[in-house]
Formats: sequence, C-alpha cells, structure tokens
Amino acid sequence: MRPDLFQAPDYYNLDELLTDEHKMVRDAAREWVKREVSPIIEDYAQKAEFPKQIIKGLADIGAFGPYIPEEYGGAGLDQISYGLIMQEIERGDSGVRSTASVQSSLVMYPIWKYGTEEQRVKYLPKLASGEFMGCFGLTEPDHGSNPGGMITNFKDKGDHYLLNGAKMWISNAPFADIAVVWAKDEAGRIHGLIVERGMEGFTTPETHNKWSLRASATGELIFDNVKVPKENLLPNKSGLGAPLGCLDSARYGIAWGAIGAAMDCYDTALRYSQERIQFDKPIGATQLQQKKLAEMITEITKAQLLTWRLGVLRNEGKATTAQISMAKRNNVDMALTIARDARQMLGGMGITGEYSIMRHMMNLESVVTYEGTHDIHLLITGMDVTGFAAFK
Ligand code: TGC
Ligand code: FAD
Repeated sequence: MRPDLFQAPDYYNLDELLTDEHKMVRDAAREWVKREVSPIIEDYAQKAEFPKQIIKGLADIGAFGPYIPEEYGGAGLDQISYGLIMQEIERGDSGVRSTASVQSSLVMYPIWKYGTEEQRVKYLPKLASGEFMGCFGLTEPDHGSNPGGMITNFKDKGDHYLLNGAKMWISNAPFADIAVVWAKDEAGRIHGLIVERGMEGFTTPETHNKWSLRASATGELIFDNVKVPKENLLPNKSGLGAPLGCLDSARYGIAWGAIGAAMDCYDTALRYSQERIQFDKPIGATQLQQKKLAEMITEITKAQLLTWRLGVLRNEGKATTAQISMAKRNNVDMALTIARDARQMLGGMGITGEYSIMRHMMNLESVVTYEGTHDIHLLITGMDVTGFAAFK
C-alpha cells in the first residue's frame, strides 16, 4: 500500500465547533492510525487476519471505553470525543473500528450500565487496557433482524445457570476472553450473561471466507450445557431493551466511523484526480469527475453536521433511538456510495490494494448490514414518524 497522505476534509470549518480536548483526542487517534494501522492493514486484510499487536495502541488512544468513567479504567470523555475516535479508526479500517465498538459499546457499556459493582471492578479496567477482549452475542442463525425471537436459553440449576444455544456473526469471538451473551430465562425473558473463555461446553469457531471486514475476526458462539456462575448474570436490566440500549451506543459510534471511511475515499480520489492525466489533462479537470467529487464533499459535510448535532444531543442525554438510527443509516449509505464512486475514479488502480478504497467498499457492505440493516433503520424511522411498526 502507498504512504498514507490523508488530509481530512473540513468544508464547513467544523473544527470551530470542537473543544481543544476534542481536537487533541482526535489528532492523537489520527496520528496513531497513520503510524500503526495504515502501514499494515492492507496486508492483514489480504491475509484475513486481525492484527492483534494493535490492541495496546487502541487502548492507549482511549478507544476501549472512551466514555466509561476513569474510576473503571475508561477515558471519561464525552460523546463527541468518542465519535471522533471512531471516525479516525474507521478512516483506517472498519474492521479495526468494529473491534473498538464491540469492546466499548457492546461489552463495557452493558457491564457498566447493567452490571453489579463487583462485575464493573472485575472486568472494566481489564477491558479498558486491552488485557481482556470481549464480544457480544445477540444474533443467532435464525434470528438476525428479529433478535426478540432468539432461542438461546438458560435454566436455573440452583447454584448455577445452564446455558444452551448458538450465536452467529460475532465480531471478536475467535479471540475474546469474555462474551456478553443474550439469552432467555425459563419465563422467556431476555437477560445478559458474562460467559468466560474456558468454561466447559463453550466454543467459538471462526467464520472464514468473508470478502468484507477481513481484518476483523468473526465467529460463532456455541453453548453446550455451559455452567455459568450466578454472579455472571447482569442484574440491572432485562428484556430486549437491554441489548437494544447497547446498540444505541454502538450505532452512534458507527455513524461517526462511516464518515472516516468516506473521508479517506474522498481524499484518495481527489488526490488521484489531480495527478492522473488522460487526454492531456488531469481527470479532475473533467466535469464528470468534478461532479463525483462535489457530491462527495457535500454528502460528507451533511453527515458531519448531522453527527455533530447528534453528539450534542447524546451529551445532553436527549438523543432518541430513532435519531441514532437515522444517522447510522444515512452515514453508512453515504460512505458506501462514496466508496463506489471513488473506486471508479481510480479506474483499474481502484481494484488493487495499492489504495484503500476497495477495502473500505467491501468493509462497508458489513457495516450497512450489522447493528441493524439499512432496511431495519428505515423501518425504525418509519415507525417513529407514523406511529406504526411495519416489522411484523
Ligand atoms: P420492540 O417491541 O420495538 O422493543 C422491545 C422492547 O425494547 C424496548 N426498546 C428499547 N429499549 C432501549 N433502547 C432501545 N434502543 C430500544 N428499542 C426498543 C422497547 O420499548 C420494548 O420494551 P418493552 O419493555 O415494551 O418490552 O422490539 P421488536 O422485537 O419489534 O424489534 C424492533 C427492532 C426490529 C427495531 C429491533 O429488533 C432491532 O433493532 N433489530 C435489529 C437487530 C440488530 O441491530 N442487531 C445487531 C446485532 S449486534 C451487531 O450487529 C454488532 S456488529 C458490531 C461491530 O462489529 O461493530
Ligand atoms: P436477516 O435479518 O435475515 O435479513 C435479511 C434481509 O431481510 C435484509 O436485507 C433485511 O433488511 C431484510 N429484512 C429483515 N426483516 C425485514 C422486515 N421486517 N422488513 C423488510 N425487510 C426485512 N451480531 C451480533 O450479535 N454481534 C456481533 O458482534 C456481530 N458482528 C457482525 C459482524 C459481521 C461482519 C456481520 C456481517 C454481522 C455481524 N452481526 C453481529 C450480525 C448482524 O447484526 C446481522 O447480520 C444483522 O442484524 C442482520 O441479520 P441477518 O444477517 O440474520 O439478516
């Protein structure tokens, strides 16, 4: 891959809306991505391997639990800093951002919000430092968009719970030390349980042959009569709303992350259009390529404004699930469209690993699917504005 020459677009001077702390956190993450991710990521994506050596660096830039209080090892930052970190990481690669999203919003968040003080103290500092890695098991082979139909279940056996079932498409599963698993009790109510690697009957086979998120490890979680200690149940929230609450936080981070992938594709295509000569002039001097670039920067700017405002609402505790849904859906679709157009602008070079665009494009096919598909987010907005749920 070529040297990383990334220059972040800021067409509406959005930096003026950021505090010094936001800019410091963002710039540290940007520098780290340039130094530690860009030089190696193409190689790891080609090998379909997660670069485990970056775990410590992710922890050092505050990517594991950015908004978790410092007393539990988190960075104690606000929601805009959290978003900016996700943006910078996904500028490098959506798979690396996935690892950070899962660790922060899908593992640390439920332990912090729904767990006991003992669970917080036991797990959060180790997750923040990267000593422990976690994963989140909600999706099942027969229940993806409709997680409420899950069949994974546990029975009360007096001194422990007995867990049975299977989860599929789980990011970080192949190497995670712990899994936050959503399962039904005997009354059919959903609860979160912390399952630790090494518990008898718990296995995590890796999912191979992905054309997307190749630098992120994905796998299954299989529970065959796993004895889970009673103190591993997250007691402070149950029902489908518990996992959906975690998704609010992760989807918000993805809305920012997608902007990072879009910025990288735009920046690469812009530079290429200024340098690539055809018919004796730069392709950037042609109207067709200018149309693509003008639309890209317009859409990136709109997404930046949408997401910054959402961050303000999150900081005030006022952002709704439907508002988060709209930003996730809009920004990922925006990034995917930009990646496809940018790839065409590079002609044949666009399909090679010399440039990051094709990798972003393939990664974004997962991002537009996970954490609620593009269709499901449209239906959430539809339900919000009409009052009618059209899922069922
Ligand atoms: P519905 O009847 O609407 O709601 C069930 C209960 O949940 C409550 N609720 C929420 N609570 C807190 N936060 C939210 N965001 C909530 N949304 C809903 C709701 O009030 C209700 O409570 P109660 O007390 O009345 O029972 O549920 P539904 O079954 O109709 O489903 C709605 C739907 C389709 C929107 C939901 O199931 C959904 O979002 N489906 C998409 C599934 C999804 O996003 N899965 C993601 C899996 S994790 C993942 O992909 C990680 S990838 C990570 C990475 O690598 O980065
Ligand atoms: P389905 O739900 O079967 O959907 C298939 C199609 O039907 C989609 O186009 C969908 O939009 C459409 N559809 C579904 N319902 C409706 C409806 N009511 N109306 C109209 N259209 C509908 N899950 C986890 O729990 N943890 C993870 O860490 C995780 N990581 C992932 C990593 C990757 C790389 C991928 C690809 C997925 C991951 N997922 C994870 C799973 C992800 O959340 C699901 O793939 C997603 O929710 C969609 O579920 P599904 O694949 O079963 O598709």
